[in-house]
Amino acid sequence: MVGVSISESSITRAIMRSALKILDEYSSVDVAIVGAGPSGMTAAYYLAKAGLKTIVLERRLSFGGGIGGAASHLPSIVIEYPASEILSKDFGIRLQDMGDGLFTIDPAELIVKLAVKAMDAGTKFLLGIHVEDVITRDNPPRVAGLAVYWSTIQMANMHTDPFFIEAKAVVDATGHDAEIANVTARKNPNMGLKVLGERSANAAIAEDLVVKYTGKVVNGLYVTGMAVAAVYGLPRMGPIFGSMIMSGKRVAELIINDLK
Ligand code: 48F
Repeated sequence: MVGVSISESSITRAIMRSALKILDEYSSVDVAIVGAGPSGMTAAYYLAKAGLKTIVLERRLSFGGGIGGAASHLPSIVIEYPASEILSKDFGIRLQDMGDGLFTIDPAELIVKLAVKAMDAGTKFLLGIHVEDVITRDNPPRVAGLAVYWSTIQMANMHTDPFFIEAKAVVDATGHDAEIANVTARKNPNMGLKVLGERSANAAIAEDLVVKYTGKVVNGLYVTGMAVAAVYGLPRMGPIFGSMIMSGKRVAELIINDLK
């Protein structure tokens, strides 16, 4: 026996009232991050913690991006210093010291704790949302938000017009395909953005380069994580995740500084 009288229409009304309030409230944000992988969720945590109104838009119905698949679906994520310090101190993640400067983490713990910390800091996550395009402004040219619709509509390949989310800063955290940088470059040649495409593996240099090149690519648009490698033609690093965390933290610091 439940203690209240439930009707189908009352269930629907509860969903509609609450969901539409959320979509209304988040039609305009400080920062819109595309992708709930390791770099996007790390960035979200530091941005929300700094008091910025932050939303993460994720195409799948789950968090984590490439974390869950880890290395060939083996249940172990490798990271190195200084990401090890950050994950331990800021996210409370347990590390196992494997020697050679490498640590391992349980992928499920990494997914859950990045998501919980980002959420508790104030990030809003919307799952099942496909970001298909950016909003632009002229004089000077800049990215001013996103055009989005439900992933199910995209999967069904049905034509529909998107709805919009305005943002002071957009973060491409979409991983290897750098989807937001690509659509921005393709549709806005006036912005002069070139996406060079990721190179083959060279882990020793790739980890540092991704963090070094993290940041603004055109006004209003920033890249983090593997999207950085795609934009700048950097080598991939394979199944080591330290730079994803460092890149997420770095992009947050740059945006916090720019939006001040
Ligand atoms: O791929 P992903 O984990 O990106 P990341 O943060 O981390 C890369 C690592 O996982 C790994 C690696 C490092 O060693 O090589 O691959 O750079 O997460 C990207 C997320 O973005 C979502 C996608 O579903 C995934 O969860 N995504 C991609 N394109 C879109 C999107 C889009 N257009 N709209 C919404 N979500």
